[in-house]
Amino acid sequence: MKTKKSQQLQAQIVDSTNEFLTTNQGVKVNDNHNSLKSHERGATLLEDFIVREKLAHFDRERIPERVVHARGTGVHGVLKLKKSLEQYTTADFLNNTETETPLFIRFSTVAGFRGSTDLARDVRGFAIKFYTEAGNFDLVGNNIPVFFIQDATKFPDLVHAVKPEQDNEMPQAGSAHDTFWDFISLMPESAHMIMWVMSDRAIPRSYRMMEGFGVHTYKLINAAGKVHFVKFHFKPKLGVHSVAWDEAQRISGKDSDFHRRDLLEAILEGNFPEWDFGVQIIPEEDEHKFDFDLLDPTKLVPEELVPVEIIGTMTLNKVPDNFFAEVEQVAFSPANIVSGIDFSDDPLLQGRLFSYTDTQFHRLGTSNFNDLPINRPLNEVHNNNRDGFYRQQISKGKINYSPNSLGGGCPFQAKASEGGFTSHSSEYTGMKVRTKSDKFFNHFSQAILFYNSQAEYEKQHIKDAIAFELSKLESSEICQRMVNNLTNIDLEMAQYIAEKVGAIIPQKVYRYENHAVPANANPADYQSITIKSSLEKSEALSMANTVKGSIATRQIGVLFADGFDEKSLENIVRAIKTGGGKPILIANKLTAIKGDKGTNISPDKTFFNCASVLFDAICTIGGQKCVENLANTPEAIQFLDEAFKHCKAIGFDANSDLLVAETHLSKKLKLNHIGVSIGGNTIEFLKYVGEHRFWERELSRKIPS
Ligand code: HDD
Repeated sequence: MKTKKSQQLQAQIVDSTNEFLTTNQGVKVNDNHNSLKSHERGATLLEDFIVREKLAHFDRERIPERVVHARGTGVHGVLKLKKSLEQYTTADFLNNTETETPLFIRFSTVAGFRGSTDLARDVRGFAIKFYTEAGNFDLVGNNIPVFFIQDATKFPDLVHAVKPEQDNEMPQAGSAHDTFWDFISLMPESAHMIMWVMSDRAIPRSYRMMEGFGVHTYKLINAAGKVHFVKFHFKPKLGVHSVAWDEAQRISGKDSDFHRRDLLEAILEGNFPEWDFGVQIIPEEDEHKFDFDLLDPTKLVPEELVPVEIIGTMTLNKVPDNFFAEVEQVAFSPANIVSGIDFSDDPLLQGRLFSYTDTQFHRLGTSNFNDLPINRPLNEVHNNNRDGFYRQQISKGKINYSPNSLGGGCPFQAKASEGGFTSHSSEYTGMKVRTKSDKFFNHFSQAILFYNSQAEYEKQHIKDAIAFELSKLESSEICQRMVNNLTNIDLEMAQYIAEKVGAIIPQKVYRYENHAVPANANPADYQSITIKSSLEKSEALSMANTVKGSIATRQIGVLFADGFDEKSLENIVRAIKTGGGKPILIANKLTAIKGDKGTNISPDKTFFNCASVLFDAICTIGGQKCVENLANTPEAIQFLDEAFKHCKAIGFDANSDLLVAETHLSKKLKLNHIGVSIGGNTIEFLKYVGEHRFWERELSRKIPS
């Protein structure tokens, strides 16, 4: 029962069918296996231009990896607009419901190197290049709606702190180390983001099950020149789901490509991932009506205050043909913007407008990186930019300057009415300063809002995640400082963590004014003001309220062994497929397994090449011999216990008491059956799978595995 590979994959295997091997000069190669030698046992000759070219090209295959977001993967897709934003913007791709805008999206982790694991606890990049008819618009966002810092000048410090430490390059793809928490403990503005990063949002089940956010406030400009502020949102149709932290760590060992494999497989199997595309729109005159500053990227606009209006669908439908040419060479920049949209004065966004283009010059080695196929806009580029490394365009004629009369003034400037980009003119008054507005010092109100909006099990996960991270610190001072900071969010949370990590348990909320500011910290950064959020809770912030009920694209491990009940296997596989799920047959070997009626079925996987953590749910097949065999297979028992530990749905076929009794989870079944179906009730089992996880059984029914 091998997974059916689509035609898309087949077409990718060879791209030069029936073509001769040539050098880069197009000369046909006669022998690609032997260097040219002076004689049979002689030295290789310098004359061998074929080998020289091959090796020299190979020597230059690697380019610098991205300084952040190095680990990632990308695919193609399309944005279909359902509702026009014409009253707010002149950007055609946002107001013409006839258009379908092609796009390329790259998902990534931030801290790890290019070869690191997908399941690190980290923010996920959610960067989209929209190839609009009016030029490229890049929305370089994340799966978290806020950021660690408020000003771009702190970005190199943040990144230095979180990347592996400079003396020993450890740890890889992890924030659980001294330099990160040292920085964070001295930057109270990071409090809100830290709550998100320590929540399960930072260990997604799949790229397909993450929200995407443009993070910054942007401006939309309409034909009358009126401004509306806007926040961009992407809501996954499959809901927002995560894995357990223990599971994430195990997946990193079992399949470090877990997320990229999941995305590519889904697309190749025709399960195109989809997101609702939405906007929060705020009239310019409402800019100051919130208890936070709209320009502060550490704040979100709660959906209770400004609802997200769904205006379209993003569908991902094609995998890249070549990873390097597309995923590695794609060059995003928040500065890539089209007419009808403009930047706000968010100081983080403003700094990004410089940084991205600058990094592409270095990373891709030329100012001509926009000539690369993946970066080219749909429309033709006409300007007087010339030359440079790896120029692809062959500019004809003599004219490379403006104004000119010899070229008839071409290329012409476009008026605003012809789609020419015009920055919205805003009035600036005041002194040049290096400071920020008062509301930027309101560091904790939304951290509190986020924490209070979580379900009990989500709060527990946050507490345990912070305790895990702080437990890895060598410096007890940093640990204590961080625990003290957390009292500003929730005293009980701080006390729980302190107890876990051996810090002094704080008895009251720690006030910043009494804090000794370390020598090189910015005293202003270190202040905070307390503005109570106008909301107690916001439903959209909790993953507990996400879409549930479907088993579509869920990977369900089906455990079976010799003597299995053929009818039962057929039924469960059919039911899973009917619901849109993916049954994966697992046995103790890859050789065909014999059923109770003599039919041979080949497993897809075996206990020794996969693990329970790679599946959304596990079920077992009956048949007296099969049950006995599984009960005698320690790996099968581990699969079941581990699935129970990670709060997954489990389904035992009829007459499987022998097998149930062998599991550790059977002891817990006396307490509660939640998420565990016994007796071959496929409907019940698949209903449990649709629930995704049963986190509520985590604390009371912990089992070793
Ligand atoms: Fe950034 C890459 C997202 C702040 C500087 N960033 C990068 C990528 C994403 C983000 C998704 C990967 C793009 C890709 O897949 O190629 N970055 C964000 C978000 C931010 C943010 C959502 C805050 C709201 N970034 C930020 C700041 C700076 C940078 C403040 C510098 C001033 N980011 C970079 C960079 C990268 C980058 C160094 C590395 C590779 C690249 O740009 O192309 O320039």
